[in-house]
Amino acid sequence: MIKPKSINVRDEKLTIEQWGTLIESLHDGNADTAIFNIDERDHREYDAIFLGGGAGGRFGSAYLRAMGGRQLIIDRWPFLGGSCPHNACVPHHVFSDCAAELMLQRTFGGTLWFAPMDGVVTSIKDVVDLFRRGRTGPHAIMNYQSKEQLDLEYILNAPGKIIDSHTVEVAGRRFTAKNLVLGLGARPQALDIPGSDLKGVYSNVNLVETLDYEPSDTVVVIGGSKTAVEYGSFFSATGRRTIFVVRTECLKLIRDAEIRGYVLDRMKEQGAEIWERSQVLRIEENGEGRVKAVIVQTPDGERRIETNFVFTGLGEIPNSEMPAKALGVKIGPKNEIVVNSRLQTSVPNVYAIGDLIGGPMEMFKARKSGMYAARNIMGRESHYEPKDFPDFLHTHYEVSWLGMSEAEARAKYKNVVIIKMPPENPNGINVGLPASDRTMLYAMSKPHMSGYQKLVIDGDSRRVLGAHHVGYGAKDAFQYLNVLVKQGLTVDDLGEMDELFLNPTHFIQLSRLRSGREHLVDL
Ligand code: COM
Repeated sequence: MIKPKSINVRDEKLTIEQWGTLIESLHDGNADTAIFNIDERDHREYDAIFLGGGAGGRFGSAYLRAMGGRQLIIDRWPFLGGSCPHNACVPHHVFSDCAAELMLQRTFGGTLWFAPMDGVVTSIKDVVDLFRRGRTGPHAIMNYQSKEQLDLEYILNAPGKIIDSHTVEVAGRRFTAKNLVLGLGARPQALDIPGSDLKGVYSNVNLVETLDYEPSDTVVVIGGSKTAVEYGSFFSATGRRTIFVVRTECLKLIRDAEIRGYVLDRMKEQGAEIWERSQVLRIEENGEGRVKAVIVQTPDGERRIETNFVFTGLGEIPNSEMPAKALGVKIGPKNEIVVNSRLQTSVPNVYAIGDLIGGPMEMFKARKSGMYAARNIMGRESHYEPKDFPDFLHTHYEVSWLGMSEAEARAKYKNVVIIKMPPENPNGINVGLPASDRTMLYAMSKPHMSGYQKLVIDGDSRRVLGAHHVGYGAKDAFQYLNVLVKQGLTVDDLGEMDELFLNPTHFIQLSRLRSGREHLVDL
């Protein structure tokens, strides 16, 4: 076997900047140079090898190390953190930030200090390039923090090969551990129609790696769930005609019908065309291997869209093939590795975490499943099943929700009370409230764009059943609010809290206005 090249950084104290330079040099072509950060003086057996250094592997490793265990991360990329800083959450937030900024700019263009935006189409490629240059910073911090602050051992820029349930081969060496923790992530579901391999068909993964031209003024987004809508809202905000082709209905994941309606109305107001119950039949080529047009079957017949840019957001498939083949671990119907609530696979000393075990494919689950696997490995029995989690997505807005929708609550409770803003009024939503950070200009001059919020309460027990918000900033609040709701938060507890005015959720002051009443009524 030819021994691959390697760099040993164990005894070096690389700065974040030096890490950045090293990562960039490796990512630019030295794919065969492994980075070794192994403590050769520690002769203890590893408690766990984490195969995959994304959020699950990194947080699981940090937790296991903090508990006194010995761990090793192996990852094919030259940085830790996985897809999050590379092609998933971080770019998504960059694009969503741009969408929000552009919506403000377009709404107020030609007034105040905003330049006119009529007919202006801004660059998609410039933002992709900006992200590609900027992501090295987060990459470098992951490696620095993991080595210098968390004292983790890792081998990067080298794919690991599973030999058996205790052994992994990487960069020409074999490492053994008491346990394996699989955190190999997921990949975008591929489009399976004629033309889907043409240049110009993107997912979140190849968009940030390979976009090298400016997309046409019309673009097509296939899918109606989180990823499709988040990226598509950015394309739409650049001023492009953006057509969402959705097999069923767009944004079904937003639980509350009224909130979903508000979000879809605002997307359409920004120019998005949402073609529901439609599907792409084929993609036409321009004669040079590039996309020229998309043919869509709609309820009204076949339609042809001239474009050189198609974005697919069709969900993710867990990367379970290699461990299934090497270890025979049990696989579920969606290609996910089946685990119990201890995160154990069908092979008892092999654990699986993160996107590899299926939905919800969210950051919190990746990190928490790593942490729970670590606890179990270190002998602290811990059970984790993600449920009742708060959730969010971006359009041009931030949309956050937790607990029950109004309809779900009404199906279960007979005395449901709703607190919402804007209030029910004869003029619909054209009220300058809610008003809070990032929506003040809208509240003053385009009131119907200032957001929407709803608190769902059981009027008998006075407990909060659900909370829903469109605007900016509630995502922060909801990650804490969800814990309190699960603990039995009441409208009276909310009315006792100290609000930092003007806040993005407003539920505290609205609850205080109502909570003096013995018999709650809507507000
Ligand atoms: C975040 C990556 S971008 S990780 O979860 O901190 O590893």
